[in-house]
Amino acid sequence: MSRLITVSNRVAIPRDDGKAAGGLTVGVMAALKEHGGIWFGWNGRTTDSEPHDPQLQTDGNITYATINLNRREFEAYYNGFSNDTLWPLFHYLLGFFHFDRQNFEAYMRVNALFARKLVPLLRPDDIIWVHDYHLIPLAAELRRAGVTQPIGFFLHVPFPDYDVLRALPDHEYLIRSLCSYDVVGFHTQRDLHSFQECVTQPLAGGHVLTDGHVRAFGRRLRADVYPIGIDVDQCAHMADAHADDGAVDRLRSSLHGRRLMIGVDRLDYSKGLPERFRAYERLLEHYPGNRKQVVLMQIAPPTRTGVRTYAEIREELEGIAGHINGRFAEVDWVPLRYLNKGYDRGLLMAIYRLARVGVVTPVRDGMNLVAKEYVAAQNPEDPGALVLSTLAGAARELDAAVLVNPYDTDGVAAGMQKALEMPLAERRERHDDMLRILRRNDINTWRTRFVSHLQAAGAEARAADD
Ligand code: GDG
Repeated sequence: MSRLITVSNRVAIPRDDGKAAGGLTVGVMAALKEHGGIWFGWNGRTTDSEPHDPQLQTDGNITYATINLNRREFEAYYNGFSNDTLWPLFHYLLGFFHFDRQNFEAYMRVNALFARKLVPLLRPDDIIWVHDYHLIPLAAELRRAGVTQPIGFFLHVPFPDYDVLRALPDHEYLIRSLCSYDVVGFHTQRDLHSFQECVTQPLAGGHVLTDGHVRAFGRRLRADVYPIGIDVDQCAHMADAHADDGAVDRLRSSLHGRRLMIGVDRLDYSKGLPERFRAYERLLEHYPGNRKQVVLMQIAPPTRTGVRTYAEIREELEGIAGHINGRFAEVDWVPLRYLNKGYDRGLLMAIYRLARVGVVTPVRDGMNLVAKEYVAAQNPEDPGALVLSTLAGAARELDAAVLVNPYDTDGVAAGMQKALEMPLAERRERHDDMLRILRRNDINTWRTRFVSHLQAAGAEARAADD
C-alpha cells in the first residue's frame, strides 16, 4: 500500500498528557495510521537563522517531520499573506483584506522551502495530501522539483467567487497553482462551483469535463466536494464521560436552573461574535421573559494574536460584553459569560450537552465543526437546539437547525427565542435528522473518500504511462 504524506502548516504531534485531539487532527491521524506515512509541516517555532532540515519523530507507522521557520519569513508568510490576505479574501470579508507584495513573495518562498525540505523524504509510490490555504502553491513547487506522485489539496475554508477572488492582484497564480494538484477538495458544492467558475475564466482557459474533472493549464484534475465530518461516537462518549466532572458540576450549580446557551469559536472576525452578542442583547430587549432565565456562555480562545485585526476584534468584544452585562446584570445574574481562553475537549463536550441552545453564527465559515460537535454531544432523549448561520458550510447539511442570517440582529434574536422555546418533540425530531446526516458524512467518510480519489488519480497516471 502507498504511504500517505500529509502536509499542513502546523503539525499536531500527539501529546503524552492523554488530552484528546479534535477536529481535523482526528481524521488526518486515522488516515496516517491506516496507510503509514509522514506528517510534514512547521513545528511552531521560529528562528533568526535559516531553517534546519526536518526533525523526525517516529511513532509506530507514522513519522512526524517538522521544520522551523525564519522569524521574518514566518511573519510575512503566515500573519501576512495567509492570514491578513487569503483568510479575509476567502471568507468574502474584503473590509479586512490587505495586500502586500512582499508578504506574497514570502508566501511563495516558504512554499518553495516546504517543497525543498519535503522532496528528500519522498518515495516513488507515495501519495501526498496537502491541507489548506497556507500551502496552495506547494504542488507546483513539488512538480518543479520533479515530483510525479499524486498530490491532493483540501481547502478547509470557503473558496470565493471569481468576482471576489480577483481583488487579489495575483489571483491567476493561485488558480494555476491549484491546477497542479490531481485532486482538489472543497467542503460544499458552492465552493466547488466558485472554483469551476474561476478555472473557466478566459485567463485560465479551463474546461469542466462531462465527468466533472477539470482540464486547465495542460493538466486534468478532479475537483470535488468532501464535506468534513466529526467522530460522532467520540463526541457523544466524551460528553457522557465528563458530565460529572468538577468543572461541569460547578457550571451546572452556578446556573440555578437557568437555561444555558453556548458559543465556542476561535476569536476570529469570521465567526460573527460581535453580531452574535448584539443579537443576544436584542433577545433580552425584545423577549424580556429571558432576563434572569438565560445565560449565554461564549468560549473564545484567542488566535493569530500577531495580526492587528485580531487584537481589534478582541477589544471590540470586550466592549460589547461589558455593555450587555452593564445594562442587564442583576446582583444574582450575569447574562453573558465571556471566556477568553481554551478548554479541555472533554469538558467542552460536556458543556455542549448541558447547554439548551448551541449558537453558531459565523458571518462566513468553510464548514464549522462546533455546530456538528454540539449536535453529536446532545442527550438524544432531551437534546438541545442548534441556531446555525446560513453562511456556514455546515448549514448545507444541518438544515434541521434553526437557520439564521448572522447579519440580521432581529432574526438571530428570534432564532434564539425559537430555540429556547422549542418543545421536546420538535427538538428530538430535528436532532434525529441532524444526527443521521452526521453519521453518514462522518470524519472517516471524509478522509477515506479523499484518499481513495487520490489513489485513483495515481492509478490513472500509471495506466496512462504504460
Ligand atoms: C477551519 C475552518 C472548518 C474551539 N475552542 C476550543 C476547541 N475548539 C475546537 C472545536 C472544533 C475546532 O476547534 C474549531 O473548528 P471549526 O470548524 O469550528 O473552525 P476553524 O478553527 O475555523 O476551522 C472551518 C475546519 O477548518 C475544518 O475543516 O470546519 O470552517 O475555518 O473542533 O471544538 N477545542 C478545545 N478547547 C477549546 O477551547 N479543546
